[in-house]
Amino acid sequence: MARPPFWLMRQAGRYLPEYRAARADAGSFLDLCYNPKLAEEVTLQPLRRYGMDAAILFADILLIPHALGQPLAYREGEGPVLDPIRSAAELSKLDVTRIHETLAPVYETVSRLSQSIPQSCTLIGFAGAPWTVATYMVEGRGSKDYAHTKHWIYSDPDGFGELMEILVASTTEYLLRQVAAGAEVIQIFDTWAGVLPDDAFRKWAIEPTRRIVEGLRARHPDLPVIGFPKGVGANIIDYVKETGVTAVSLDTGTPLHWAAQEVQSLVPVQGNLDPLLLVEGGAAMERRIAEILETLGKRPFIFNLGHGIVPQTPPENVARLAALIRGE
Ligand code: 1CP
Repeated sequence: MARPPFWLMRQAGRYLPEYRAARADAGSFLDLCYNPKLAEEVTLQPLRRYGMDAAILFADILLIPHALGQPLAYREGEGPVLDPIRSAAELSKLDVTRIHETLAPVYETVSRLSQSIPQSCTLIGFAGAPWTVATYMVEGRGSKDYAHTKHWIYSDPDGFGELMEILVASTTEYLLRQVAAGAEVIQIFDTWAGVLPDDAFRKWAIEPTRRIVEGLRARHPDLPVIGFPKGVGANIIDYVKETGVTAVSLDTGTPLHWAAQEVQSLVPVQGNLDPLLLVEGGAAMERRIAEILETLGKRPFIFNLGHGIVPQTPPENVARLAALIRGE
């Protein structure tokens, strides 16, 4: 069996000492994202250690709200914090005119990476899906229940739709510019898609993503797009059929045999090792990697995690994973 390609969500990050050093050099996390040299450097760090088959641009899904003028800070131990926008009337606080000027350093990072990554390596650009980005814009931080965002979609869907229009347009343009700068594949992260009931999932997760994919394909008919609708269970099938993504990333909870039959029969899949098994390492991790390879490795497959690497991950476990995937 040929080995599958592999990369890991959040493969750059705090579990690597060289990342922590670069972040300290940059000052803040946002300064790091907007510093093409340092962002290039931290994108390359995991490749040097582990030789992944893909590099993912170092940036964050919340650069779009930031570039729209929404105040954003990343606080130690707390994650991102934004000044929340909770009604259509407040949308006037957003400024769509300067967004790509603000994001210009990100395009420069992509362009540098397209020159500096190893030839065998694929450069992945990304953005958050409008729904997931909107949850941060409306809640003002990560959330457990998305109460403010849900209140808005249920009480004033047209007003919330205006926010989604802004996000669909700016995200499509953001991704087109990443492709113009050299991104070869795009991943769209819909991390919080799984909190929506299925009619709302269709309206606020599938439909905006479908429009982004359509906008990308209008200019680049063959562009590969990977979707990551986390936590959506069996709705992943409608997501795949209706968004037009090329491949889909499976979260950790997706049953392997079900995915092989019902999802991988439609599109190539990516996933889905539990990031906490990567923390655990040893026999438990190795057993699960073998199961994943056995079940999904017979058809088009990209080995990855079911969600991002967590900061307490021992780097040596990532090295072991890389060796196992290569059959070493
Ligand atoms: O250095 C630090 O302390 C900041 C930690 C960090 C990092 C390394 C954040 C803050 N973002 C990132 C980089 C990042 N974020 C990448 C870079 C490329 C890579 O994967 O190596 C990517 C693709 C993201 C995407 C992202 N940001 C998502 C979607 C994927 C996912 O993990 O679900 C989400 C939801 C965010 C928001 C965000 N940014 C940072 C944090 C801590 C969070 C999550 C907050 C929360 O859980 O609500």
